[in-house]
Amino acid sequence: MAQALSVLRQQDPAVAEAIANEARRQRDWIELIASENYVSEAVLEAQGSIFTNKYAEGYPGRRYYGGCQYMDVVETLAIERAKQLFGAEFANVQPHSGAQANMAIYLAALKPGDSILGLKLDQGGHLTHGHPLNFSGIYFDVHAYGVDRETELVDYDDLLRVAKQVRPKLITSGASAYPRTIDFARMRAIADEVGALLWADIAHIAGLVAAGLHPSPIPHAHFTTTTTHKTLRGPRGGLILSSAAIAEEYNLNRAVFPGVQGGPLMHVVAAKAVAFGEALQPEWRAYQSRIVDNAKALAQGLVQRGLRLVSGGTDNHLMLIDLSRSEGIEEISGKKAEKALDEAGITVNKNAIPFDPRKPMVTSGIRVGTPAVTSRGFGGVEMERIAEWMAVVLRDIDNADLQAQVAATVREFCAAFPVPGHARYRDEVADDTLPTAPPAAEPIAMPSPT
Ligand code: DSN
Repeated sequence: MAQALSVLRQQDPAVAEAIANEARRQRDWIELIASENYVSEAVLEAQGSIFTNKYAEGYPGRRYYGGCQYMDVVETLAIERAKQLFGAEFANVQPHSGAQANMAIYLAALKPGDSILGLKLDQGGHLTHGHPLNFSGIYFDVHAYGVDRETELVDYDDLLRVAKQVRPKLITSGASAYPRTIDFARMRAIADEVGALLWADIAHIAGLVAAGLHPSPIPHAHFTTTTTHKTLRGPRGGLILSSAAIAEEYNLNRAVFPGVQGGPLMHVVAAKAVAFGEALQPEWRAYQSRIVDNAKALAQGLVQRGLRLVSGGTDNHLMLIDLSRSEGIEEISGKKAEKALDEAGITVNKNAIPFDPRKPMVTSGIRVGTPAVTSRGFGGVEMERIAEWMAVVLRDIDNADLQAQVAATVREFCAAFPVPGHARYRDEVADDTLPTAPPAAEPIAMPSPT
């Protein structure tokens, strides 16, 4: 196996060492950030390829540059595989990210000032669904629906009531921090009742949707967008799906290019083609099932140890832990819990819980998910151990010695589960040096990272 950093170490040791340290961190920490995953060697090879050298503005067969014949090959592969994977008639694989896929939908479907209706951001919604600091909140008239205070499930009756009042042009379904099944059929019925378009942002659950483990929005939503790197386990990027008729009526290709982007990142498009090819293999569906099984096992382990989960559990790959009402845990913030768990070798992110009184940089909850640990080969037994380590650390939040002990145990435990895609780094990071964390930067005023 070639050494991944041999040239870089000579030319730019500072960057090489940062990459090596990140490889060590990925190896030695348990990754529970619900939106992260580990891509395969093949995806890494495609993304790190000489495709990065090429401009290919336009679409297969209609480019603004010469020499695009091989760009056409991979983009067509990516499009056809994405269509097959999701059972969609149309796919655009060029969005650089989920946010840019979403921006293209706004451009295609709306005019500035039009009203939109999305899930409240502190109840699971995403920045691009109308946050005041995001373009969506700046250019559109934003209204929101929420979850029921008791059940913490999306309140579809409230959604219908608000939709009748507001008469939005576009209703958004989808979330960054919602642990339960989304009823796309019901949302379409509501959209039809008020004459709105329905857009499904399935960034988190795309893998489960493709594997048939979560109802698909494709038959219901006018537009579907997703990222390609979460449960889908591809390169960092975005994707748009729809029917052929909607793609034509709203000219979705034009909305992406030249609407919101210039040249596509063709090395990423190549990596998307590879990832979609992997997702079409039978074993990939089994991987998605294990993600859900692991999430249920982790949820059960946490609940048994007194931790309160928003809505009581999970139907998908993620759960939200409410640190303000968990047994045996003094009330702590998500920020403090994130830091303590990181010291103990477990990476999570602080996250607002529904009706959270704390600010997005502090929060009363943490979000955890199982896509990455499942890629690493963890199963039910490992989920039980993770639940125990988390509970122990959270119950004794200021105990730095305990955190260090757990980190050492976690590191030893992780050694038995090689990280996918890391084979080429293995020798380069084989020394025992743990990455030294850079000094924490002063946070700038920003909304929630979701
Ligand atoms: N930032 C992503 C997440 O963590 O869920 C959403 O875009």
